[in-house]
Parts: sequence; structure tokens; C-alpha cells
Amino acid sequence: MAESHRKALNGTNRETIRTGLSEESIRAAFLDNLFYLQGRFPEVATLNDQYKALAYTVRDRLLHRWVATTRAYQKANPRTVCYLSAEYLPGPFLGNNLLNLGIEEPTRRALAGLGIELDALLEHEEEPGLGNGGLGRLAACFMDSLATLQVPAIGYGIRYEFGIFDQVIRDGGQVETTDNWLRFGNPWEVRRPAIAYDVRIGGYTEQTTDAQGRFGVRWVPNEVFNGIAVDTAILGHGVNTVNLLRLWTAEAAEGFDFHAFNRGDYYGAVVREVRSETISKVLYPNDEPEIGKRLRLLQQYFFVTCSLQDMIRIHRTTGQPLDKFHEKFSVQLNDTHPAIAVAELMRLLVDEHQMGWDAAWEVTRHTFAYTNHTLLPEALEKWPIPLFQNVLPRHLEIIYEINARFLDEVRLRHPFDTARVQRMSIIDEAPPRFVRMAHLACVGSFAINGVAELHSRLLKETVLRDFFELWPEKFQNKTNGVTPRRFVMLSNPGLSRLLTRTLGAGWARDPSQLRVLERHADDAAFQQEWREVKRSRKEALAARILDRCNVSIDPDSLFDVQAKRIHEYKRQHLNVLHIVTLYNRIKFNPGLDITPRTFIFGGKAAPGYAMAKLMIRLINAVADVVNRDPDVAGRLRVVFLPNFSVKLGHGLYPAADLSEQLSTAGKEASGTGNMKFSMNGALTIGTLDGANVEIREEVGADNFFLFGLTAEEVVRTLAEGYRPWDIYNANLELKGVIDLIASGHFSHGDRTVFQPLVDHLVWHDNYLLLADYAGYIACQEQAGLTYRDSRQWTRMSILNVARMGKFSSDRTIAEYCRDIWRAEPMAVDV
Ligand code: GPQ
Repeated sequence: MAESHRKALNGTNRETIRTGLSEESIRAAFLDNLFYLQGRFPEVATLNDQYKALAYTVRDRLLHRWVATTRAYQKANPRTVCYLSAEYLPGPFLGNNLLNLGIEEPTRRALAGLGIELDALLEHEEEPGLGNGGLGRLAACFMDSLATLQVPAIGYGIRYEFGIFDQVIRDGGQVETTDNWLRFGNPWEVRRPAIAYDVRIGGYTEQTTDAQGRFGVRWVPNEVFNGIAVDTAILGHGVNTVNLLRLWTAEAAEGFDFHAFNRGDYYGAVVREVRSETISKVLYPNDEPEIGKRLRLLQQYFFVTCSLQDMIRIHRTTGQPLDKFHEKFSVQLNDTHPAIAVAELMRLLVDEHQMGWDAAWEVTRHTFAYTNHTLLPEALEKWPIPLFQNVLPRHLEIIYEINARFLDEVRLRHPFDTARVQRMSIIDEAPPRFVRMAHLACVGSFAINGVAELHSRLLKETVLRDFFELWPEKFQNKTNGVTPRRFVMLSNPGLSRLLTRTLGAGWARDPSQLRVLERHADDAAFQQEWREVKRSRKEALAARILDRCNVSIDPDSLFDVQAKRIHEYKRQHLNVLHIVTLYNRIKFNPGLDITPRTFIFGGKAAPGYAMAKLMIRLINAVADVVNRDPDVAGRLRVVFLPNFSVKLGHGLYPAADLSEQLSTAGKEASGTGNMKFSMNGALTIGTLDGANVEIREEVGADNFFLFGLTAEEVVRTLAEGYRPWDIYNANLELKGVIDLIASGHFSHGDRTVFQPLVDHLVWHDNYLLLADYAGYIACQEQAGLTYRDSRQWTRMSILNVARMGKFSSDRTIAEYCRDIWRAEPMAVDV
């Protein structure tokens, strides 16, 4: 495939040092870049020099496709999707770009000719951790699919100088260190100092009158700084389309403040510069908002105003009037983090471009669409009015005006229903009063979607019910997906080769072709190859774990993996209850014949989330005891893999046998890790939550280990007065497990360490671990037995991969294009 794909891409016969895709061209370019960009020759080049020389070599090969794409877009002026997201987790670029260009093999040979191993350079790359978890990774998958589907698109966000913290495990607990990902420079980005916008903050507003006697508003800020564009090329797979990931970095408006300098306040001017640059300094490490963090609001406004000003600039180059803005752009709000865009576009149109309110509102409400990613009430963003007023005084006025008009509409539809008006208001009147960002997003958007069928239904029935009753036509579902390029082809080359040999190369762009695998599900020879692929990935992971964690694990054991942010609702501690259950069973019955298992965990906890950090402590404490206990050796192993990232995911998903998707039903909006595991042939043990429901529907109930209460049962159980204490006392095995943890067995005899966690479980347990415990344990037993029947397990694994086509993000993006964005593909020639 690589060969034809390369020819197609090469298009022109221009083979220059910056475009050639042959082994010789790549080697020559690599040496050239090493010399002229790094000032190095091969004998003295460090690994980092080599990595950068190769990255520049690959970037050159993106650049002429990038220019060709920009030219084509300028000429055709296509409708363009703008994805606004405070987070992106793109993962390492080098391998993905080689894959999408189809030049991995010639590059490998070119380097081998110089005695350099491509894999060492791939391993060296530091990934941009500009996100917390699922939401940021989804944005990156969407960028990949938009380019691959040749849809004109720009991803806008923030170029955090420090991304998500690095996680170190010290004495069994999480310690955070700063992620200095730019330390050695970032060869993939192109800084565009000429693309810069003013960002105003604070101050006050005043009424103005123009020469014609018309009233207006002037915003007099007390601070102004700049946002500068920093661009990264996003190449589609096997196409020439290169879309833009445009991230904003903050700078002082002038190099230094002459006014202050003249007053002799040189120091003050420099400090001011330092302060403005803190805006894009660091990512907030929570996957739910912390209320009232001023800098977070500044970050949101900062990237939103720069992005909208950029769109207006682009739109004006087309010569079209601003009242056609929404015909040029469809702007997707990735959760409420960019929801201030609704007020900001109104401000830009009304205050800066003198459009009347009604005309501006027509444009605004036809521009935005809003994706909700959570039902957790504590995760719905709201800003205290005093803070909002202080940072964005003009926007608060605009929001009051939007709200007044909106609430009139509600009153017309529902006379006398003041409770409803209060519920729906963009302003929460509880002191000190708040701006509800989800309400602003709903009012200002023409489409609202959830990210899995169940989530979208629950949105309409619960958190956004009033909005659904008012505007049912706005509500949609767009079930998440993930890119099979990164998460199968790149992560799992062995599986990809087997798939391509069996099915042809089309599956990566059209994964419905994977269905053909069903025919091979019982074929013994094919099954053998399937197992060999899995086995080799397990060996590779075992080697990595030995190296990183100094724990040896057995590749023949069942690899039981849970990798995701640490959260009570995701219930990593339910997994731990299972581990301790098995541990106890073996302790009571040393000869017990159980399926040997290796439990592998990965994931970060928000630094301020004490219970999540305690969960990490518990996993490590149990690992410590279990891994040292000779009674269970050969049957149980527990590993916490530190600093989970996209890059670590590449090695984890292909090696998993069992994927743990344990969230309390109704809490996980979708999940996307669940898809990555299953696409790599892991079987899922999971609840009927988020996209698990649809995965099970696709792969078939027989090929999925289901347990637990349904979302409806969860609600009912809690409403009826849930008493975990009774379950604890009624289930002797469960009691034994909890008592062992409480006894200090895993904490050197210290009973206090895990007491908060234990007390919470037996007295509150709002995520219903105890209610689901028995079902989970029984289901795990079933999974363990099935694993022993390797023909049956392999068959199920093959059928999972065969039937996961729906969860390609290409399908998701095609649906967004059709139902929300009205965007069309546009091929680009080079
Ligand atoms: N998600 Cl609201 C995040 O990663 N961060 C957030 O702030 C919010 C949601 C996740 C969500 O928990 C997962 O269920 C989804 O699969 C993911 O977003 C992408 O939609």
C-alpha cells in the first residue's frame, strides 16, 4: 500500500531535497537538515539532533502539501469547520506523519544506512500533553479524520507552555512534576508573528455617540496583550489535505511599555510582560472545572477572541460581508470551555463592526454548535458574576441582553412558569450569582449534541431537559470515535499487517471492510496468527514494564487493563476490590486453580482530588503486597504504569486481553479508550454506560462481558435510600475484602491510610461499587474461565475487531459534516 499511496501523493515528478519520498532523498535531506538546521555532522549528533533532523525532513514533506491546501482553499473559498477546544492531545507526530505520508519504510532504510534506528527516534519524541484526557484526545482524533476526509477545517486552541503534569509515583502516591515539553524545541510548529490579535481584559464600558447620533458602547480595558498564532500541520491519511491546528500563545502587547519606561518604571513594564505571558503558561490539570479560577477564564477568553478575530480576518479576505459569516464558518464548541464565544462574536459584530443587534444575533446563532461531554452536575461550568464582571465587563452586559431576550421567549411559551424561567436563565441567582456557561452555549447554538446514544438521551431527560422541551430540533447525538490510523495502524503494526494481508489495505479508511474477518473467526491457522500478534505486543509491554517499574510479568497471563483518568465514577477501586477478592481466595485456598492475571493500571488524578489520589495509593499498596507474596506468585500481578499518555497508550491497547470499562451507569458520557482496546482485540468487561452500550450492540452480547446496574436502576437505587452498609454486612466475601483493606494489611499496619476510602464505601458509596460488586466478581470469573478456552477467546477477539468499524472517528466526523456543519470534502492536488 505504501508504494501506491506514495506515488499518488507524489503527484508531480518534482523530486527535490524537500519533497522526495525515496530512501535516497530522505537520507540526503536528513543529512542536510542535520548540518544546516542543527549545525551537526553524523559523528557528533546526539539523539535529539537526529530526531530533529528527521522531524524537519518530514515537516518539509508536509509543507508543500500544506501550501497546496492553503492555495486550494483560498481559490475555492470552501465552507470551513472551526473546532474550538481548550485541549488537544495529539500524541507524538513523527510516526503518524510518516504513516500518513506512506514513507515509514524508506525512512527506516534511509536511517539504517546511517546506522540509526528509526524506533529510537520515535521513542525520543516528547508529546504535547495539551489536554487532560478523553476530551482533548477526541479533539485530536477529529483533526485527523477531518484531514483524512479532506474537509476544510481549523482546530483552534491554546499553546500551553506546560501541558498536563508528569506523574511520578513516589512511596506509592502520585507526585506531580511540570511537563516541560518545549525544552528541546518543537520542530512541528511554525510560529506566525504576523498573525496576532489584541486581547483586552478588565476595565469598564461607557456609552458613545457617533457622528450620526447613534449610540454605541466603548470598552475601556485596563490591560491589553497579544495572542500570536503557532501552527501545526495536520496531514490526512493518504491524501494531500493538510489542515491547520492553530494554537495561540500570549505575549505582552509591546516588547516593553514605553509609557512605564518613561516614568522610570522599567521593572514594572517587564513584570507586566511576564504577567501577560502567564495566560498560556499552563494547562489546568482537572477534567472538571474548578469554580472561580480567574486565570482559567482568561485562558478561555484569550483563545476564543483570537480565534474569532482570525475567522473574521479570513472571511474578509473573501470579500464577503460579515452577515454571511455563518455561511463561511461552522464553529463547534468542544464543551463549554469556549462558550464565551457566543458573547464575544456578538461583541465583535456589534461593537467593532457596527452591526445591529438583531442581525448580529442571526449570524451568531447560526454559527455555533455545542457538544456536551458530561452529565456530572459538578462538572457544569459556571462563573461567579463578580469575577466575570471584573474580567469581562462588556461581555456581562451582552450576556444580560441575550438572557433578557431569551427569557422573554421562555415566558411566551410557558406563561406563569417562573420556576422554569429561573431554571433556564443563563444567570444562576444563588449568591454571589453565576454565569451558567452550558446555558449560554445552548441559547447561542443551532445544534446541541451528546457523545453517545445513552448520554444524548439522558441529556434530554435530565440536565438539558428544559432546553430540549423548548427546542427539540436542536438536539442530536454524535457517538464518539477514534482514529484507526493512530490506534491500530501506528500502535499495532503487526495486527495491521495481518489485517491488510487478509482483507486488503482498504480497512483503515473504510473499517466496515473489517466485517470480512468474521469468516476467519474460527479458522485455526488464522487464530494462531492472531494470537501471535497479541503475544508479541504482550511481550513488548512486559519488557517495558520490567524496565520502567521493575516488575516482571508473564505474557501468558491474562492482561487485564484499566487506563484512564482516575475518578470515583470510573471506579478503579472496584477493580481493586476484585484483585483483593482473588488474593483472599488464594490465601484461604492456596491450591486454588485460577486463571493467572496481570492487572495493569494507568492514569492521572487531578492534583486537588484527594480521593482519586487515595485510589492511586490503594492500587500501588495492593500491588506492593500482592507482588511480594509468594503464595500468589504466578497467579496474580499488579502494575501501576506511571505517567499514562497517548504514547504509552500505543503500547498498552495492543497488549490488552481484557479492557476494564467500569463506570457507574449514567456517569461516563461516552468513553473512547473502550474503543481503542476493542479495536485491538481486547474483550470488554463493562457496564451499560456511555459508548459501551453501542460497542456491545455492535460486537454482540456474546462477545462482551456485561455486569452492573443500568442507568435507570442506579437512579432508582439511590432514590430508594441506598444502604451500602447492608450490602457490606450481607456479602461475606466483600466484607472480607473491605476489612482486609481497613485492617492495614496493605498499609504496613496503618489503619488510617485507607480509612476515608473505606468509610466512604460502606456509608455513602454514591457510585454504587457495593451494589455492583457481586455481579462484577461473577462476570470476572466468567471472563477468566473463557480465557482458558483459547479458541473461544480468540474467536471473540477477532469478532470484536471485525465489528468495531462504527467507532472510527471518520464515521463520527462524516455525521457532524452531514447533520451539523454542512461541510463537504474538497480534494487537494499537489
Ligand atoms: N470528558 Cl466534561 C473529559 O475528558 N473532560 C471533560 O472535561 C469532560 C468530559 C470526557 C468524558 O468524560 C468521556 O466520557 C468522553 O468520552 C470524552 O470526554 C470525549 O467525549
